[in-house]
Amino acid sequence: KEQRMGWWREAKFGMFIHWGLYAIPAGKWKGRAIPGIGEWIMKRAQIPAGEYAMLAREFNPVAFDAKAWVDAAVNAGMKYIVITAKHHDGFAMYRSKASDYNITHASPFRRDPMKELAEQCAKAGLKLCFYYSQTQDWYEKDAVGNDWDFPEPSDEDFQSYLDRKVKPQLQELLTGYGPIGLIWFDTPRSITEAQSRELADFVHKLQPDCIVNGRVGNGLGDYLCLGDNETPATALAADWETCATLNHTWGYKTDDQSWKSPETLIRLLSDIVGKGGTYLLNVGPTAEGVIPQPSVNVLSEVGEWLKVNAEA
Ligand code: JFZ
Repeated sequence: KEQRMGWWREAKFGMFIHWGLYAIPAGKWKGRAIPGIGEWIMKRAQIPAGEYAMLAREFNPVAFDAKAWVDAAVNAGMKYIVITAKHHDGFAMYRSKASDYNITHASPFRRDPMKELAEQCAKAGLKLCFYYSQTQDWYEKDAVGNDWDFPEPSDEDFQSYLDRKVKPQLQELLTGYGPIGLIWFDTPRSITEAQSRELADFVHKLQPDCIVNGRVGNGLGDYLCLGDNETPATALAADWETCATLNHTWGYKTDDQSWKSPETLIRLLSDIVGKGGTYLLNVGPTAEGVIPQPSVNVLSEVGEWLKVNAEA
C-alpha cells in the first residue's frame, strides 16, 4: 500500500470529470427543470431505463478533444484526472464488451474517449483514474437504486450483478488503458464487507499499484473520502481527499452557472492541502464534449496562482 500511495500523496490536486448521457438533458426533462445534481436526473425524474437509454442514440460529442481536457488540468496545476467510466445511470463511457450499454456500441460517436484520454494523460505525465459506480446502476435490475422500473427488491441478486458487470468492466478498465492511478468507487450503500474486499482485491490483483478510494465501502479503501465539499476543522492522521464541485452540480446542468471564484478555490485548496488532504475538483463537460469555458478560466487562474506561490 505504501508504494501505491506515493504519487497520490504528492499529487494534492486533481480534476474530477462527471461526463455521461445526463449531459444531454442537462437538468431538464420534458421541459421541466429537475432539481438536484445533473447526473441524478434519471432517478430524480424517475425516467424509465428504456426511455433514458434513448439518449445514447443522440450522444455524439464530436467536439471532444482529450488534449484540451488534459491541458486544462495541467494549466490548473492538477496532477491526476478521475473520470466517470460508469456513473449510476449504468452507461459505460468507453468501449466495453461486458455490456452493450456503452458509448461505442449504443451511440453514433464510435470513438472511445477513455482511450484518447489515456494517450493524452500519458504524454502529459498525468495519472488517469476511473470513477466506477459499483453499487448503484439504474440500468440493471440486480443492482442498487432503480426502484421505479424494478420495484421488487426481493428479486435482486446483487452478487450476480457484481460478477456479470462490475468485475468484467473493472477488468476492461484495468487492462485496456495502461497504468491506472486509482479506481474511485462511490455510494457503498448496502455492499457487504466481503464484497468490498472482493472488489479491492480484484483491483489490486490486476494492478497492484492502483489505489482504491474509501467509497469502496466498509473502511477497506486505501484512503479516506470525506463528504462532498467537506473540509475538516483540523489535520487528519490518515490519507484523505475532499471532492468538490465548481458550481452546484457534478454533471453538466445548463441552469447552474454559479462558479466559485478563483479566490475561494485557492483558499479551499490551501486549507485542504495545509491539513494534509488532497483536493479533487470537478468539471462537468457538455454533451458536445466541451468543458464549460467559465470553469476552464477559473481553473487556469488557480494554476497561475500556484505557479507563482507554490512549488510544482
Ligand atoms: C456521490 C454521487 O451520488 C454523485 O452523483 C457524485 O458522483 C458524487 C461525487 O458522489 O454523491 C455523494 C456521495 C457521498 C456523499 C455525498 C454525495 N457524502 O458522503 O457526503
